[in-house]
Amino acid sequence: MPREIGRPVRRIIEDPSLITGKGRFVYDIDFKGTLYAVFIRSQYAHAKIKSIRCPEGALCYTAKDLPDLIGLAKEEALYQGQPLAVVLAEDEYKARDLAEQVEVEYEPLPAVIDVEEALKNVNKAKSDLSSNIVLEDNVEIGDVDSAFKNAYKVVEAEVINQRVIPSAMEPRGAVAYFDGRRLTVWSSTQNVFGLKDTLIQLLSKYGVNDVRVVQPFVGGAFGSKIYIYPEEALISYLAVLTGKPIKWFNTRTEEFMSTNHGRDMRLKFKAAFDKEGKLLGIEGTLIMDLGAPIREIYEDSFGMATTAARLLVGRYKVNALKVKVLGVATNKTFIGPYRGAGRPEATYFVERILNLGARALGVDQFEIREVNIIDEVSHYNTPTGMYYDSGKYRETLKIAKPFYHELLRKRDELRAKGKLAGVGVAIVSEIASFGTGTARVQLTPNGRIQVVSGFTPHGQGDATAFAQIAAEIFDVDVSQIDVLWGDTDLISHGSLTGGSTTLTVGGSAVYEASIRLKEKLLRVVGEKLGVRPEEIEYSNGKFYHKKGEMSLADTAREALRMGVYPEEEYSYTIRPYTSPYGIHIALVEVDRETGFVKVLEYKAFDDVGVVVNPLLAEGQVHGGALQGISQALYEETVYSKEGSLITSNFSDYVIPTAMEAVKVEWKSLALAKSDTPLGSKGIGELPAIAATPTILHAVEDAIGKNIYIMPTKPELILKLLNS
Ligand code: MCN
Repeated sequence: MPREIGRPVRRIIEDPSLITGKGRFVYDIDFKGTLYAVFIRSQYAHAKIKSIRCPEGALCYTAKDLPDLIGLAKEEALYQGQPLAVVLAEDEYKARDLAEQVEVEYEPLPAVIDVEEALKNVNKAKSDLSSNIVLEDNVEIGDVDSAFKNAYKVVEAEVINQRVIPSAMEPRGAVAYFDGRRLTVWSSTQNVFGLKDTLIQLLSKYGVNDVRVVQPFVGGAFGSKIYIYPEEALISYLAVLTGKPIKWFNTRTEEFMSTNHGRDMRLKFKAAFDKEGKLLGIEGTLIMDLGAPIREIYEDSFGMATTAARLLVGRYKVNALKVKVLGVATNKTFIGPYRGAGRPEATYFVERILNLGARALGVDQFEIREVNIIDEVSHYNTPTGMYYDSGKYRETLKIAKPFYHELLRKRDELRAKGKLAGVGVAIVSEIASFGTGTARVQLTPNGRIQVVSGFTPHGQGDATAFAQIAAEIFDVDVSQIDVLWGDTDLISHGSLTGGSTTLTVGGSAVYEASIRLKEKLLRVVGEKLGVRPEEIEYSNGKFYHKKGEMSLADTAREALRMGVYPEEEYSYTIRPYTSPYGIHIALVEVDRETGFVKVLEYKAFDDVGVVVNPLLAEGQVHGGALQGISQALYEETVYSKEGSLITSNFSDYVIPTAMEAVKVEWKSLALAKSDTPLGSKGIGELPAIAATPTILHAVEDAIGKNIYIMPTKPELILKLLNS
C-alpha cells in the first residue's frame, strides 16, 4: 500500500462534481415560493439618512423596522454601498425594479477619503467621533536612539501596501429557510459556526434557537467571507418574519462595495544600517486606513496592524524597533482579513526596508539578507512577542543562492541585449495555523471510513488531504474514505478555514481521531477473537491474528453488536501557531516603450514542514503567487474624492487573467517541522505574502529607481523611467 501522506493525490473528493458542473453553489438552491431580497445601499460615502420612502404595498424594510445589526446604517451612512434597507419580491428582477423605487433622502456630509486628510481631523468619518484616529498601539524594543547614533547610513521613506479588493469568483449570497421551528441558512461563507452563533444571538429573542448553517460549494473567499455581514443576518430575520424562503445574491459591484477590502497600510520609517548592511534599528509610524468606522469590525481588523508591527522584525536579528501604530477611520469600505491579514503588510515593509537599504548602501539584495538573517530557531520568541516554532533560515538562503545567481546571469544577458531586466528577492515571514479544530472519524457498516471536519475549506482541497491522512492510518486506498464538511449539523464544534489552519489543525484532528478509532477497533477485534489487542496485526484494511481475521466492515458490524459505536471525535488545539517561511526569487523584463512588466521566471523555496499533498500545496503556491504578483503590478482601488468607488467592477479593477498567469516553480524544503502530529505548517497564504515584494524588487532592479507605491502600473514605470 503506498504511503498516502506526501502523495500528490488529485482532488478526488471535491473535483468530480465541480468539473462536471454538478457542484451546488448557493445560487443553485431554490425553493418554491422564494422571495428575493435586494438591498438598498448608500449612494454616498458619508451622509445623514433623513428618510427612506418605500414603494406603496411593497415588502420593504428599513433599518428602523429591523433589529439592530452590525453594519446596517440607521441614521448615518459611513461608506458607499452600506445597506440601508431591503425589498422582497417573488423574483429577482421585480426585486431590483422595486429597489430602484425606494426613495432615500440624504443629507451629504463631508467624506473623509484620503488617510492623510483623515489624520488632520478637519472632518470626521462619523459625526460622533472626536478623532479619526480611533485606535493606537506602540511597539518598542531595544535602544533605538543608539542604533541611529551608530548608523553608517539612515534610510528614510514611506512605503504603501495599497488597498485591494478581494475578488473571489463567487460574490456573497445566501438562502434562508424557516420551517416554523428551525432556521436553515445556506451561505457562501467560510465561517459556518460563526454565522450560526451570531444568528442564534440575534434571533433567540424571536424564539429561534435552532439554527443550521450550510456551506455549499463556495467560489473562493480569500478571507473576505469570515465576517458575519448584515445581509446574511437580515435575510435570516426576514425568513422568520415572513415565513417564506429568502434568497439574496450580490452583484459584482455590490460585492466590491460591501465586502471587506484588504491591506491599506503604510509605514513611514527611518532605518539605521551599518556599512555592511546590518539593520541596527527601525523607527516609524504604521498607519492603517480602517475604512468605515464600524466599531465591531475595526476593533478586530486593527489586530492586523498590531501584528504587522510586531512582525516587522521578520526573520532578522533586529534588536531595536520603535513603531507607533495608528488605526484611522475614513469613509471607504471597511478593511478586513484578506489572504495573509497583517503578515503580507509586515513582510512587505521589512523587505522594502532591506531593499531600500541595500540600494542606498550599494549592497546586493541577497547579501543584505545574509548579513541580517537569523541562523536557525527552535521555539523562539522574537523580542516583539511573536513566536517562531522552528526554522533553518540560513540554510534556506544557501539552497536558494545558486538560483539567484543563475537569474542574475540571465538578467545580465538580457541587459547586454539592451533590455530592462531585473531580479527580485524577498523572504517571507509568516505565522499560520491557529486555534482548535475538531474532526470525527467513523467506520460505516460497509467498511468505508467517513471523516467529518468542522472546518470550511472553499477551494483549497483540504478534504482530499483529510482523506489521505485517514487512509494512511487505516492503510487503505483514499477512495475508501468519504469526507464531509461545511454543515453545522454534521459536527457540534468547528472553526473557519482561514489563517492557513485547516490542514495543520484540522488535519491533526483527523489524524488523532483516526488513531483513536483504530485503537478502539483493535479492542473490538480482540474481544471478538478472545485475544489481547497488542497481539493483533493490522494492514491493508484488515485485522489479523492466528485465531482469525476481520475486515473493516466485519469489525464495524461487530462493534455495533457489542454496543460500541465505531467512531471517534477529537479536538486538536495548537499552541500557539506555526511559523512557515521561504524565499522567493523572480526575474522580470520591463518594456521600455510601454512600461509593461513581464515576469519571466519565478521560483519559491518554501518551508512548510511536512507536506501532506504536494499537488494541493503547489496549487496554493501557483494561485497565491499570482495573487501577490497582482498586488504588485495590477490591483488598484480608486475612490473619487467624494468617496465613490471608481473601480467598482472588473472592467476597472484589474486582476490577472490566464494571459498574465506566470509559471511558478515550487521547491518544498521541509527543513523544519512543526510540533503538530503531522509536522506540517500552513501554506495557503505564504506565497501571496512573498510575491508582492519579490516582484516589486525585481521591477526596481530593472528600472534602477526606487518605487514607493503599488501597483507598478505602466504609466508609473514610464514616469519613473523618464524622471
Ligand atoms: N497543504 C499540504 N501540506 C501542508 C500545508 C498545506 O498538503 N503542509 C495543502 C492542504 O491540504 C490544502 C492546501 O495545501 O489543500 C492549503 O492548506 P492550508 O495551508 O492549511 O490552508 P487552508 O486550507 O486553511 O486555506 C486557507 C488559506 C487562506 S487563509 C486563504 S485567504 C486562501 C487560501 O487558503 N483562500 C483561498 N487559498 C485559497 N485557495 C482558493 N482556491 N480559494 C481561496 O479562497
